[in-house]
Amino acid sequence: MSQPARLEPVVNSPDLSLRIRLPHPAPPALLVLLAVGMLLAACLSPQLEHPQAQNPEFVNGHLVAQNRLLIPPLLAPHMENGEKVFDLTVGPGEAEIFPGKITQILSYNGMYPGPTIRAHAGDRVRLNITNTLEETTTVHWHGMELPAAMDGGPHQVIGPGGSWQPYWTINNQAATLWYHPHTMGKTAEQVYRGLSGFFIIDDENSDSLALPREYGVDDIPLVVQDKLFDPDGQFIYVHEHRVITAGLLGDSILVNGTYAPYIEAPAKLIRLRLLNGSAARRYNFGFSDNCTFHLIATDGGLLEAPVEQTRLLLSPGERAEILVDLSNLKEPIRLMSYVFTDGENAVQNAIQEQLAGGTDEGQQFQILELRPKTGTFVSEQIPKVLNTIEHLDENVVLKTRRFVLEAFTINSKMMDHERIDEVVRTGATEIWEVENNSPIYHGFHVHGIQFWVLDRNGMTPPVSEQGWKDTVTVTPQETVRLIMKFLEYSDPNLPYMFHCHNLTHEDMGMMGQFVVVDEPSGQAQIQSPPDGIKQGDHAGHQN
Ligand SMILES: [Cu+2]
Repeated sequence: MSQPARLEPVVNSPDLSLRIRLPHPAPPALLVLLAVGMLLAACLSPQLEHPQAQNPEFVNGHLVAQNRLLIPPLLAPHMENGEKVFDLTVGPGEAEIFPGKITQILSYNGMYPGPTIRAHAGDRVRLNITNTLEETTTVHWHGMELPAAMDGGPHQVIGPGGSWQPYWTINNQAATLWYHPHTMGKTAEQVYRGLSGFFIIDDENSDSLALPREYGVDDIPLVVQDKLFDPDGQFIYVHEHRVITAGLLGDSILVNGTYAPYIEAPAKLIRLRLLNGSAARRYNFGFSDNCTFHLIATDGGLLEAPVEQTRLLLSPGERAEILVDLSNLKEPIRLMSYVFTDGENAVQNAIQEQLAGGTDEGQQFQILELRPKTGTFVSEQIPKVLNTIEHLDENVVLKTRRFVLEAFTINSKMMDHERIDEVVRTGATEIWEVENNSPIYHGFHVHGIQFWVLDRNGMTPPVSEQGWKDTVTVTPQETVRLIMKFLEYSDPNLPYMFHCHNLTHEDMGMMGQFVVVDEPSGQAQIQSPPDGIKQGDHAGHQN
């Protein structure tokens, strides 16, 4: 088991005096008064936009970037019967996030974040997973197209001391995916305590493109996660889900598990693979010099062409690959997260700010300092064409399904292990209409498939969303229509999940199950794991 990398000494420590903003549950009458008051205030002042947008809170403005960014090592596979076999141990671990303080973590192979798994389209892969924790976990391959039995959702539990060997053939195109636990009711906490890692896919197209591709040098994975620390440098995980409607928000940002990070990058075009690995916080990424960057990939693969941006909003679970040109940079710049507004709904935002104990929209953070290395570097020319995408045809849609998100249900239902919510036919093209009928944002994630965003409230989505996706933000009162084509992974007994990817909400039951079958006529039967825990070897269906 490898040891966590030691960090360079930190001069500045976070403000370890507790700054949790746990709202005290207010008496109902007070809530009503507050809501009425804010409605009145909003009506009387039409210029009121977003209370914090006008007065943004620069949460970590004092921070001096001091620690070299940790790059998760690539996990080397061994070949066995034509398969790439990766060994992954889930277990307790330690990290020195602050000098002289050992933070207790949950780890993959002793590390936080876990090692990066990398495979090529067409590869047969097998994951040899052992759980040495004293609690149950699962390992979910977020964004991966694979049989339900290999998905690592709440049904593929790995008990304490147990193991699991899922295997499949890589069907995805080149993309930045990730892996993390999906344990019933424990996903947010297990991810928060350190369980997450990248799963990068390459394919012939991405191999042929002149894009920055030197892992950790000019092609840099960045998992961004917010944390709360106690004075001893331990993670504080707040369990009181039901009073924190926004979900757990931390005031310290870690990038690849590094606090106050910097990276020395070649002064040329570089590629950042951004992953929002937080439980609930969204990040509105941009750079301190306000430079434009090029978005080249969404969750599930490369866009058809690069898109110029100055800001990019990612909600939990979403990924993006961007190109940033550091060629003429003399001074460091910072990757930032800026304030944003959650749609145009000022009144609801204001109420949410008050009742949810603060939210993410009004908070600004510095995320990572990029220091240009001196030297002579040759930049790649940004390709004009990145990918050929076969668009799904709305005219062959077999079925449209509707999902209404409320706090904290989907179609008025909470997750039930024993209930199949939707039965889908293999090969079917469907439209999933996702409506947010609640005053707070939700992220919608579908397992085992990549989809396309057709429209948001009837409008074409921004170009930054015109690519393969598996997770989307749905803001209050918004309806997002997704089009997707189901693959040939039939399994009447084991479901895939659809859920809110605000992990706090997911754990509160904001999740449902669907099966993909050849013949949707029969009643789907759920195979529940015996007493919720499956130990020892478990392999599912042949791919
Ligand atoms: Cu949600």
